Amino acid sequence: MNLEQQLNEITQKTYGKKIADCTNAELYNCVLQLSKDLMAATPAITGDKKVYYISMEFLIGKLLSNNLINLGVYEKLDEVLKSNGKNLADIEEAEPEPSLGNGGLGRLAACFLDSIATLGLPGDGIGLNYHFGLFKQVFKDHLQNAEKNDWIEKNSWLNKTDITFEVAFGDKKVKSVLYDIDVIGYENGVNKLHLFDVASVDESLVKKGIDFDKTEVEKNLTLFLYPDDSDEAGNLLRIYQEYFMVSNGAQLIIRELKEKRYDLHKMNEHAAIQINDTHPTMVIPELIRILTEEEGFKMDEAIDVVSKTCAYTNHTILAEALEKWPLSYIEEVVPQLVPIIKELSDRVAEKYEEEDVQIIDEDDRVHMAHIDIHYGYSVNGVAAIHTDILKESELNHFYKIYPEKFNNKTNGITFRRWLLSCNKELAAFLTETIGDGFKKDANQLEKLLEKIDDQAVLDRLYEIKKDNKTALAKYIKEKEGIELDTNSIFDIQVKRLHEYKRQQMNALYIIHKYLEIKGGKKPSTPMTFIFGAKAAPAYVIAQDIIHLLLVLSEIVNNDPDVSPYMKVVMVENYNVSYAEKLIPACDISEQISLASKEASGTGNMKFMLNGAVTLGTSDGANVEIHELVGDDNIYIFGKDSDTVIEHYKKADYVSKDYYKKSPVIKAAVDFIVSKEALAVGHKENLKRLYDELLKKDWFMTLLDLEEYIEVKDRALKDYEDTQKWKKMMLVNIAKAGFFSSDRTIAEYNRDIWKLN
Ligand code: 26Q
Repeated sequence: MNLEQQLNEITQKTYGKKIADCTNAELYNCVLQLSKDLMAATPAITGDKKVYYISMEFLIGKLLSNNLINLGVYEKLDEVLKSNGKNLADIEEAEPEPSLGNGGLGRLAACFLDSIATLGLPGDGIGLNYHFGLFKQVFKDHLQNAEKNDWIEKNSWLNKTDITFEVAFGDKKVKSVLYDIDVIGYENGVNKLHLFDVASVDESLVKKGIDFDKTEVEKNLTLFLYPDDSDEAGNLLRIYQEYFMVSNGAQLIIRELKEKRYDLHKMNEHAAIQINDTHPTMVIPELIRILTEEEGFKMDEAIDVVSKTCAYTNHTILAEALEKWPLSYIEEVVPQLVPIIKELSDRVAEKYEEEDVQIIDEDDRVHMAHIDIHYGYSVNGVAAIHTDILKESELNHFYKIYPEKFNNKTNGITFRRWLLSCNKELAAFLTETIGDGFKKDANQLEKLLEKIDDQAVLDRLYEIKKDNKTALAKYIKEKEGIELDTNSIFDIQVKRLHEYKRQQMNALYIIHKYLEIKGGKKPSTPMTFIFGAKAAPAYVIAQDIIHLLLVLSEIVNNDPDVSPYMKVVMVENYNVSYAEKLIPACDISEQISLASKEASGTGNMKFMLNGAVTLGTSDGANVEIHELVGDDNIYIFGKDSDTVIEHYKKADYVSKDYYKKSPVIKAAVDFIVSKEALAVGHKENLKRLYDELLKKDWFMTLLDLEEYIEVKDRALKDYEDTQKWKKMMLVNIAKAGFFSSDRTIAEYNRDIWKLN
C-alpha cells in the first residue's frame, strides 16, 4: 500500500471521508495515526548497554513535522496532501504543543533524544507526564497572567503501556502508570521517551489560572511542571515530583535489566544513567536503597555499582539555583531515603573535612549536586567556559578531589528540527548548493564557505531570510496585531526571563533609541525589536521587566514620530512552535547575558544555523561561536567573565556610579519612571524595577550598557552594507556544524556512556 492509500484508509475508517473532504483538524488526527503506525513498524534500537536520560523536563515541542522528516516521508506526504488540495503546514498548526519543560535544559533533553536515536544508540528518556505542563502566558493590562496549557487530547503521541509501579511516600503509597512516546531517529530506529503519570491524577482540581488544591499528592502530582528556571523554589511538592520520577525510573531500569537477565552487580556494563541537573539526583540513593533492601546487596557493593552507573550534568553556576533541600523535607516526603543519604554523607565526612564538599551541611540541608559528584563517575559542564568555571571556581574543591571525573560537553541542537523542519527553504537551498551530506554530517555545512564570493548564493541566502521575515510578519500581525516592516532589521531576544540574561539591558537600548529619534536623530535603517519570554510567576523583578517591555511596545508603536523607524514586539506565550517561526527570520541574535552566568545557551546556536549574526557577551557557547566565525562575523561586547567574577569577589560593583557617570545611561534609566512610561504602565512595577537597577543591579546591567549601545549601533550600521551582511550570514551558517547535537551525543557516548 502506498502512502496515499494508507492515509485514505485511515481517514475512511476514522471519519468515513476521503482525504480531500477532511478538515485540517481531522487530517491532523489521521496523519498522527499514520505516523504512529509507521513508527510502530520501525525496528527498535537495541544493544548490550543502554543510556537512560533522566530529566524532569523534555521540551519536545510539536512532533508531527519532525517525525515525518525522520521517517523520511515528509515530502511524499506533502505531495499526497497537495494533490488532495490540502497543505501539510496548515495541518501541523492543529497539533497542540506539549510544554513539558521550562527552557534550555528541557529543550536540550529533547534534542538529545533525537540525536541518540539518529546515531542508532540505545537510549531512552525518563520523565513525567505533566497534564498542563508549563503555564500558558497571557498578557492583560501589560502584565503576564498564567493559565493552564491543556495539551493532552484524545489522540496524541502518548501510548499508554500496561506498566505500573507503586511509589511509597512517607504517609501514603501512590500508583503510577507509564506512557511512552516513540522517538524516531533520522533514517534510523526507534527509542522511547518514558513519561510516568499518577494513576489517580485529577485534572478537575485546576479551576482558574494555575492554582490547585495542594493537599492530595495522589491527585495533583503530575498536573504542572514547576515554572522555575534557576530561581529559588523551596517547595515540598517539587520533592514529591522528583521522588516520584526517580522511584519509577529506578524500578523501570531494574525491571529492564532483569528482563534481559543481566547481573545487577554488573549494572554499569548494561546501563548508564545521565542525570540532567540535580533534579533527578535522588535516583542515586533510591537505587542504592533498592539494591540493599530488595536485592540482597551489601552497602559497599550497592554504592560501588551505582556510582559506576550514574553521571551528572551541571547546567548552572547560579548559586541560588543549586538545589539544597532541608533534610526535614526529605524526611517528610521520603523517609526511607534518609538513612541512605546519611550514610552517603557520613562516608564523605569521614574522608574529607572541608565543609564545602559535605552532602549534609551544618544547617542540615542536603546539597544534591554533592551527592552526584561524590557518587557518580562523571561530571560535565555544557560549554567550554562553563566547565572551566566549574573546575576553577564553583566546584573547585571537588575538581581537586576528582579531576578525572570532570569533562566538558558543549551543547548542541538537532538540525532536523532547527533547520530541516523550521526553515525548509534554506534546507532545500543548501541541499541544492552543497549536496545533502550535511543532513547526516553537519560539518559538511563548511562546504558553503567555498561559495563566499558566489553572488547568486549570497543573494539567495538574503532572499530566503526576507521570505522568512515576511512569513513571520504575517504571523505576528495575526497573533499580536502589530504591523512590521520587513525591510527593517529584525533583532530578536527570545529565552526565559531572568535578570542574568539581561532583557532589561536590551530594553534600555530601545529607550535610548526612542529618545534619540524623539530628539531628531533618525536611523537610516528601520529597526524591529522582538522579545519572547515567560517569567516564573513568583519572580517579581522578572514580571516587572515583562511589564516594561509591554509598556515600551505600546509607547513606541503608537508614537507617529517614532514608529516609522522602530517597532517593539513582545510576543505572547513564547514556546517551541513560536521559536520555529522567529529564528529563521532573525537578523541579529541577542545573547547578552552577564559573562560567567549563562552556562551555554542553545538559542544562540539555532539563530546562527539560520543565518543570524550574534550580538553577545563572552559567555557560554558564544565564546565557541566567536572562535569559529572569527571577529569579523560576530559582535562581542562587555566585560569578560574574569572581570565579572572579580567584581563579585570584591563586592565592588556599584550601579549608581555608572548611572551618575553617563548621561546616556541616566536618561535611559530615568525614562522607566518618566511621565510617558507612567501614563501607560503601573507605578508599582516600574518604580520597583528602577530602584532595583539603581540600588542593586545584581547582574550588572549598567556595567555593560555603554559598550552594548556602541556595538549594537555598529551592527545596525553594518546591516546597511548588504554585501558584507550576506557574507556574515553565510559564514555563520557554514560554521554552525559544530553545534549539531549529533556531535554532542557522539562525545557523550565516547567519553561517558561507552555504548557499543
Ligand atoms: C529547581 C528547583 C525547583 C524548581 C525548579 C528548578 C529548576 C528548573 C529548571 C531549575 C533550573 C531549571 C532550568 C535550567 C536551565 O534551563 N538551564 C539552562 O540549561 C541549558 C542547557 O544546558 C543551557 O544552555 C543554559 O545556559 C542554562 O541556563
